[in-house]
Amino acid sequence: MSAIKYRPPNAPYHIAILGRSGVGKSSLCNLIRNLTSEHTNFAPVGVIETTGIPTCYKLIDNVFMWDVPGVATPSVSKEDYCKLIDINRYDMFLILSRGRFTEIDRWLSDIVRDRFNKTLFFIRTGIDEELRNHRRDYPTNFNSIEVLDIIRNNCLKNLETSLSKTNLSLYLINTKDKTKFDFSKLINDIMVHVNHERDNLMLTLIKEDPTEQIIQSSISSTNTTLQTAKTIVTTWARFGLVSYLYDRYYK
Ligand SMILES: Nc1nc2c(ncn2[C@@H]2O[C@H](COP(=O)(O)OP(=O)(O)OP(=O)(O)O)[C@@H](O)[C@H]2O)c(=O)[nH]1
Ligand SMILES: [Mg+2]
Repeated sequence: MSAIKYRPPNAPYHIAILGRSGVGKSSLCNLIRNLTSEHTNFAPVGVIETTGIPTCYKLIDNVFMWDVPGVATPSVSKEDYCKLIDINRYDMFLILSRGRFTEIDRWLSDIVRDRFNKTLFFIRTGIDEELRNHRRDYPTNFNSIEVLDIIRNNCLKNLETSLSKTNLSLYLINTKDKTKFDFSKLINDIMVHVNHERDNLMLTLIKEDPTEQIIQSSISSTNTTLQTAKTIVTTWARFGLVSYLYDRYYK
């Protein structure tokens, strides 16, 4: 089974921050919003599983960031995750990983690639710790550029199955310091991507069954199924039905 997601121009645009527990999803949310624990709207962070329910924060006008629970914990299994976070709600995905690349990182990346055919923003956090540890391990011949290259290449190698079908954007960051590593580029790329997608009508054919072929695209696609869907939706839209249904059930 597949589902068509219709996103009218100017509708709210939703960004999901996904990943295992403790990778720094809430920390990144706070860093992007310039908040510290002194602020009331600070997303709670912690040394144990912390975020319990998907929580929405306004980024800019009509653009929202969702800090969601971590996957693959005793309370949130892989099987329940997509439903728990309502994965079809999102227009863009940031996948966070920390430490060794895991099977969960690949699973999440594959969902974004296979089910949505979306650009993959893969973000490796905790780079400050990696460098600190490596310096302790090899104090005499430590070279930070080399360590960053090793991490980058390892992520690319592990994600290469995703590379063939989607754009991949890889960033190394420290969620405690926006001046370090790839953080500025990450923010810049997110805004370029959001500006490109936010104000356009988007049709996404979401693949629910992993055995089906990739069938997602935007309105500009020449895919026949999508073109048919586009025609139906455009016709509905003329009579105001889509916006009625959107207002009634989605808002
Ligand atoms: N040194 C360092 N610590 C980090 C980094 N990112 C997160 N942390 C720390 O890791 C811990 C977990 O961070 P959270 O932001 O709560 O992680 P989360 O992914 O939201 O975790 P859940 O809500 O349980 O899913 C906190 O103590 C953070 O301060 C990082 O880039 N560098
Ligand atoms: Mg959290």
